[in-house]
Amino acid sequence: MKKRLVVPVTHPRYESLRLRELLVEQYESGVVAVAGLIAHGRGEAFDYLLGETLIPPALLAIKAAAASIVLAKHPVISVNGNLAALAAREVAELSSNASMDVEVNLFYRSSERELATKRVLEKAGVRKVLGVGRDASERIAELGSERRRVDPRGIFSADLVLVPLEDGDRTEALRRIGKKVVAIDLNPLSRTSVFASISIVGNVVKVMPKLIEEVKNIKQMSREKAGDIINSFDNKKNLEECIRFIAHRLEQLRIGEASLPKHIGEAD
Ligand code: PTJ
Repeated sequence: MKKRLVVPVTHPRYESLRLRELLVEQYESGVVAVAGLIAHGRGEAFDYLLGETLIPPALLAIKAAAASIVLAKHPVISVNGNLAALAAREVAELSSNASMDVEVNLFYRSSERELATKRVLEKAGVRKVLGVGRDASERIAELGSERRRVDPRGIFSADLVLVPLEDGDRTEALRRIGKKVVAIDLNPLSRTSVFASISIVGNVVKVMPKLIEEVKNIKQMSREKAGDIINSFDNKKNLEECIRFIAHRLEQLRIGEASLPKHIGEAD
């Protein structure tokens, strides 16, 4: 692998640049698809609009997602290249805390990428990785892309699928065949966000640790209380709140009532 430029920790955009480097590294090692780099750039733009934080509607959606995961019979985390690059350790931690199966499911599927993604997950502590090679022996008929190939022990028989950083087609197809879909997507306007049962509008890097924390909290509650959290959550209304948040933040910035981050205007 080529030696990359090291980003100085003193750089005002250190965290953002660190993540970018991580994706490039994992692109070079065959985990991230070239389109994954484009997807990341689009994500960064939305993250700027959100102020690079977990906004209140995202926190609400994370709580509802955690309750749904804890109450699900067979919840599965679907992993693509970007998620493996950005949050493999959190995938392992969520899987063991919430008894979730982990399945590799790639849009740009190749056996090399499947194996590379599996290796990253195993190195991070995931004990069993589903969906690789012949294990993806079932088909989701409603879907045209390579994502239709799924593991009978995983996504195929799941009642809930967590789909971080997704393309909209599969979310729609999974909903059509009766599965609950929890999406993590920085874009509140994406088809994934619109079609998911619960849409968490935020960066996977921040969402995953918070989701693990909430799963731990919900596990201490009664099933009834967890059910109440799910029933009081309205995804459409919550997405409207995300858009309202962005519109309000932009207006506050325009009239100078919110301060622009120091780095705006600097090249990063
Ligand atoms: O690894 P593969 O082959 O399965 O391919 C993965 C990608 C991401 C390339 C594939 O699923 C794809 O093409 O996705 P899209 O249609 O580009 O959608 C990705 C969505 O994720 C966009 O709405 C981005 O804004 C969003 N996004 C990007 N980075 C993040 C993110 N959402 C949350 N956290 C991020 N870090």
